[in-house]
Amino acid sequence: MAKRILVLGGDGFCGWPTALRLSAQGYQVDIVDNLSRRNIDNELCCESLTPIRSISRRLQTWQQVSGNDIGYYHINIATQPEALLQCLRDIRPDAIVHFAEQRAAPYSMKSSWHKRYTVDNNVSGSNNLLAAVVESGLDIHIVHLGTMGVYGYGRVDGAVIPEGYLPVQIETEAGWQQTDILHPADPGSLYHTTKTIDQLLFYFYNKNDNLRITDLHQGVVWGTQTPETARHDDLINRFDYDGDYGTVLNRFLMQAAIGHPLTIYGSGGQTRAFIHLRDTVRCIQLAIENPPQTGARVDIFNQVTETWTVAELAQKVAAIAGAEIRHYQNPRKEAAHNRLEVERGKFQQLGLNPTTLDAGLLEEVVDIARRFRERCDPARILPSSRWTKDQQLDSEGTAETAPAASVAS
Ligand code: NAD
Ligand code: USQ
Repeated sequence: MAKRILVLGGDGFCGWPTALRLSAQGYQVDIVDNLSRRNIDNELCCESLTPIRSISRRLQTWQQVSGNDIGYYHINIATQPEALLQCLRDIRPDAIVHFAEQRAAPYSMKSSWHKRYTVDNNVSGSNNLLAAVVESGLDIHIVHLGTMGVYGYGRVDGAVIPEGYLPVQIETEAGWQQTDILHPADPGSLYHTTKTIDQLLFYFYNKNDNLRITDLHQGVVWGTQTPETARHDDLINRFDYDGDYGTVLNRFLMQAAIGHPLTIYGSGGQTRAFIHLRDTVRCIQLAIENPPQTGARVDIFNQVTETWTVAELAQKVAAIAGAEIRHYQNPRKEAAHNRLEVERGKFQQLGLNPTTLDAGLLEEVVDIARRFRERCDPARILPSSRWTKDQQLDSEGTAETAPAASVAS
């Protein structure tokens, strides 16, 4: 069984609670993070709604409350491949969880610089990791956080999205042959495109070097705390609400808490897959504990628990917290409506018992959004990034297109 785990991107929204969970469960955990996400906060002039502490304070407090040490390495995995290799040789991890990528779709579309940064950071980081594992000669299981967005939304309406591989029949001289291919990629942003390139890198290193790899195609994560991050205020997790990094449900929760209209982009008919942060960390532990055998193909899981349209989410938040719902011009280039049927049996078979939106929303509204609403800068709420040059945004960053609809609490 894996004992020593290296968490790349362990200071981030998903990585920090994962590192704590694994440490609490008896694993020896080390974190690699170059703190680029904290620097991007400075660039965007926006902070996490929750007051996150420095990485050193976080680790010191975790040592005090749990008695467990977590090691920390300040390495940029995209630009310091030698330091990453040395870290693997020093630590000799059994498994590596790879979160260390630029993960916001709007940030990846902000400008030509942001496009280049996202592709360089994410693709080089993943390639450097794979090459370092080969070079180290160690038998390390890599668990990567991918995204549901690699499949695209609604190219074939009504088709169920499989867990990574699509069975196809190919006509040959000898007749029809059955095979599995990676599901065709249909990314909706430069960020999502980097995840589709990651998939091909994993495919190649698995085939060529027999690397053991699990790729988790995760939906939009909501929620903030896990039992471990809730153990002390110094351990509190990040909560992004701004137009670049805030994801839709967390944004709606915060908007309701400060009395801002809920910002539906376009029709609200976009269907997306969701998962609570508590289930994210459980899934990652399950993935570590169930590695693929040497020689097996890349193991792909759909890490999602529910699907909803954006309009349905807004209605749920408005019903709980009382909020006006407003439709804004969509700054993205995406289908106005799509259906989304996703296979998700593999984690269920491993025993995942999910936190549903209906059970967890109120806790988020009260414990996080209302508690920290004074820290919100309303000027950071509307989107400032757009997908194409011909999408005009007004001086506030967006333009209202549809009449407002209010829902009373
Ligand atoms: P995050 O930005 O909060 O965390 C990423 C961490 O990686 C940050 O702490 C950052 O400083 C670090 N990092 C980035 N580039 C690095 C580099 N070159 N070297 C070292 N460290 C680097 O993001 P998150 O929300 O925690 O997402 C983690 C992963 O999960 C991402 O790969 C993302 O694509 C995936 N994911 C996230 C969500 C979501 O809703 N948050 C959903 C699906 C998939
Ligand atoms: N949306 C709104 N209003 C908002 C914010 C978003 O209507 O205020 C809409 C978007 O237009 C989109 C949907 O909500 O249709 C989801 O947007 P999002 O920002 O919550 O999620 P997304 O950009 O897809 O990215 C997030 C994470 C990313 C992860 C992805 C999983 O930032 O790291 O990969 O979710 S998935 O969407 O399943 O690919």
